[in-house]
Amino acid sequence: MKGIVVKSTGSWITVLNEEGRKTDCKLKGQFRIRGLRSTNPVAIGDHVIFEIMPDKETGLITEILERENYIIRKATKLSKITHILAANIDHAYLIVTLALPRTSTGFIDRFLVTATGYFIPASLIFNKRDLYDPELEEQEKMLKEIYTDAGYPCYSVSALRGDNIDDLRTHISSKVSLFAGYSGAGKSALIHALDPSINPIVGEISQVHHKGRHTTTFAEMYEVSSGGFIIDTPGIKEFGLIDFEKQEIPRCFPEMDRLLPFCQYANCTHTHEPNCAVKTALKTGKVSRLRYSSYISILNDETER
Ligand SMILES: Nc1nc2c(ncn2[C@@H]2O[C@H](COP(=O)(O)OP(=O)(O)OP(=O)(O)O)[C@@H](O)[C@H]2O)c(=O)[nH]1
Ligand SMILES: [Mg+2]
Ligand SMILES: [Zn+2]
Repeated sequence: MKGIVVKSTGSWITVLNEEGRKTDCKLKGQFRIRGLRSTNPVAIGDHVIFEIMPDKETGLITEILERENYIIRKATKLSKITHILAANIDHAYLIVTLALPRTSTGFIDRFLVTATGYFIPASLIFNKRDLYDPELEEQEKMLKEIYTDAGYPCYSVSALRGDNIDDLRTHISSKVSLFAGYSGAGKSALIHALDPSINPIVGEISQVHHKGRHTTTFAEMYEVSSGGFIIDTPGIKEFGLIDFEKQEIPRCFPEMDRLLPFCQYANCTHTHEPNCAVKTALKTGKVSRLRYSSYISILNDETER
C-alpha cells in the first residue's frame, strides 16, 4: 500500500493511506542502518510503501519513495547532526513575530536561504499583530516591504483575534505547507485558527524568559478541512545551513541574484569586487542593509567551515 508519513515519534511512524486511514508503522530494519546521516531516516511528508502486519493493526514500511524535495537544517551552526524538517513540501511558511518571542532577521534569512537553496517557495507569516503598538506596526511594515521586494510574500495575521486568517486559508488550500519558526511564535495556534477542528496543543510563553516552552515535540501533518495539508513542527532556535557551497549563497538572495548580470564579474560575491551592482543598490537603498548584513554573516560562516 502507498501512503504519506504524517507523524513520527521515534518508535512509531503514522502513515496516511489514499483512503484517509492512518496506520502506525515500524520501519524495516535496513533503513536505519543505511548511511543517512540524519536524526530521522523517515521524514514527515515522505511517500512510502507499507504492508499491514499479521496483527491487522500495525504496518511495516518497506520502501521510502524518492523525495521531490526536502528541507533540512543543523541544530546549530557547528553541529554535525542534521534534521530533515519535512519532505515533499509545496510551500514553506516561517511563522515570525515582532512581539514575544521576537524573531531575529538573521534567523529569518537563514531559513529563507535554505528554502531557496532547496527550491521550495517560501513566505513569512507575521503573527500576533493584536499585540503590536504603533512602533511595532511601523517595524512590521518596513520588514514586509523588504521581504516582499526580495521575493517572499508576507502575511500579517493574528491567530488569537483571527485577523487575515481567511486570506491565509485560501493560500494554503490544495498545497502541502510547512509551518516552521521559534517556539512560541504561534504555529500550532495558527493551525487551530485556520481549522478549528484541528487541536494541536498550544503552549504558553514563559513569563521569565519570554520564550515558548517547546510545546510541539513531534512534527505532524494535518489535513485542513477547507483544503490542503499543514505540517506543524517543533520550535527551533537556530537554523544551521547544510550542504551549501560558498558560491551558492549569493544565488539564494533573490534580490541580489537579480542584479548579478549588472555586476562586472559573473562570479561577483558582492563584497570586494569593483563595479558591483549590489553594492550600488545598497547605497540607493534598493537592497536592504539588513539583508546584506545577513548575507555577509552567512558568507563568513560558510568560509569558516
Ligand atoms: N496575543 C497573541 N498570542 C498568540 C497568538 N498566536 C499564538 N499566541 C500565543 O502564543 C503562545 C504560543 O503558541 P503556540 O501555538 O503553542 O506556539 P508554537 O509556535 O506552536 O510553539 P512550539 O510548539 O513550542 O514550537 C500561546 O500562548 C498562544 O496563545 C496571537 O496571534 N496573538
Ligand atoms: Mg506548537
Ligand atoms: Zn556584485
